[in-house]
Amino acid sequence: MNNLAFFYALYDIDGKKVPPELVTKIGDVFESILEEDFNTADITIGSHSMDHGDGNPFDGQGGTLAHAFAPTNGRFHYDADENWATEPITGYYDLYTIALHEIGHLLGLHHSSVEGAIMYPSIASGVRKELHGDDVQGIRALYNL
Ligand SMILES: [Ca+2]
Ligand SMILES: [Zn+2]
Ligand SMILES: [Zn+2]
Repeated sequence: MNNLAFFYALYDIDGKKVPPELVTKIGDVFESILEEDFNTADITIGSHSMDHGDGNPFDGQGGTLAHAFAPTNGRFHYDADENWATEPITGYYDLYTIALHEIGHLLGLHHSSVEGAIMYPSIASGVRKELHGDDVQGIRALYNL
């Protein structure tokens, strides 16, 4: 994972394309830390419901929001049965915040006990978080940055 690159897969939630600006925004967060090359596909993002063929079926509304596979698999899925929004809105989960969390897992980060950290294991609806010092420190330690 020395030359970590992101793939800007356009995912769709309930048949609606998520605005590319959101995907760009996610990429920008990590670019500033990892200086990755954007020309190669390493991470793919999708939205799936219940059993979707990867051995980790989703559970409908509630429970699991998303999952990601450890390096170097690079797959990250949203549970399509949750309420998603591109903004932090009460009753909806923020696509951006959950993406940062799941991409953290893709990079090899484990959960953090720091409540403000992206890698804290749970999140409420309507909440947006950014990378916390604790997350950045974790990434730097993993990649010797
Ligand atoms: Ca669920
Ligand atoms: Zn999946
Ligand atoms: Zn997690």
